[in-house]
Amino acid sequence: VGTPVAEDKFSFGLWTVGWRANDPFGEATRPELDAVEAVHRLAELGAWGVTFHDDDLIPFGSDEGERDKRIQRFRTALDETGLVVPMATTNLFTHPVFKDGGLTNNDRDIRRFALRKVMRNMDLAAELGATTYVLWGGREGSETDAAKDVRAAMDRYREGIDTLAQYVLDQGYDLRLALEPKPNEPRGDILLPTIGHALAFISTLEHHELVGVNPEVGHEQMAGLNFVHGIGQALWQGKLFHIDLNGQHGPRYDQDLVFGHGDVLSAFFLVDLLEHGGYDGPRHFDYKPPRTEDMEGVWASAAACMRSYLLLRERAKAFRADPRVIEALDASRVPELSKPTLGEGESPADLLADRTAFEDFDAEAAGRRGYAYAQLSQLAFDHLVGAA
Ligand code: 3MF
Ligand code: MG
Ligand code: MG
Ligand code: MG
Repeated sequence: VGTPVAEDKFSFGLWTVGWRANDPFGEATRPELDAVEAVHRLAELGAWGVTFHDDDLIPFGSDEGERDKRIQRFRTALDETGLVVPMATTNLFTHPVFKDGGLTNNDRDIRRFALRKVMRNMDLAAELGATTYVLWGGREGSETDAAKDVRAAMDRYREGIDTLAQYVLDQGYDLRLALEPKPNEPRGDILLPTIGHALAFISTLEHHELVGVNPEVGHEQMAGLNFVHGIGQALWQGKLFHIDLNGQHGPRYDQDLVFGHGDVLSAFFLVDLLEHGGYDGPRHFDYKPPRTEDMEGVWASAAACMRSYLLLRERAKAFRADPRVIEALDASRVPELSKPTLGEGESPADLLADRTAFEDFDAEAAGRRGYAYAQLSQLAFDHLVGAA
């Protein structure tokens, strides 16, 4: 595969390559990375976009002058490189004020402060041309069930998101909101822990049409869930507004590995689905360059995320085009699932009258039929490892 191009729509969070690798057990192993340098280096590697939390760009508590200066420098870097800002987000998790959450904090004044912090960065997001605004509620949760009335918290979560969606409409911004589910870490338990919880919550919102999801590979896998199925349902509901790509080895702490460097078979089917399932949004990497890496390793890991995607895309394309695969899909009756179960205009009464559906149906013979998934699955594996 070649080097990435703008059409690939690869984007990175400033907080990814900029992570200084401080973890709960160790201090930073890398120097601070200037946002301007990050923009230039990402552009050189072939990235198309850059995303940020308000505090990545403008340290919490900066005065207006400092804020303007930093935004101006960032804008200049964008102009010089042609990098776009497809998405922005708010940090409602680092400062101690948010230790019990932002939109669902038990303290009402903190909830009001959190809303204002989001609105302020929404203004900047719109100004920089972003069309997606991500909300990850990393501190919305608890360590003890005594601390949080979940029903009240959901009321406040809904009130918060409804207020922000109303703000977008009032301002006439071309922004859609995307909620990012995560089961735990940093809180013991986080509200809206999975794609499914988030989708159910969104259906209760006043402006549900403006709100979708930003699922992250590792977050669903931390919950032991099948990410490809989650993305399939989000796409089916028209709610896949954005995506966080990375790698994870099953249920354990949030690893944020290079994309493809976790469950590689799942990554293959994910890319296959994104490429052939009607998603045309950003391919956004939310990963962490391993703590062992110096700055050279940081850029190598960013390049690796994009290369993994391109390799998997190439393999998925070859998989779909392989006549043996098309034959195997037929043998497994995969296309038949797209055929409605009832005939056109068929009513339940018609189904009842169809003796072939029940009275004359040979369940024993149907139960003996194999699905040939073993052959199909191995063909996918062969393509994935380049042996097809
Ligand atoms: C944490 C995350 C977050 C979100 C970000 C919104 C710090 O596990 O994934 O990254 O992605 O806040 O985009
Ligand atoms: Mg994450
Ligand atoms: Mg993660
Ligand atoms: Mg994320």
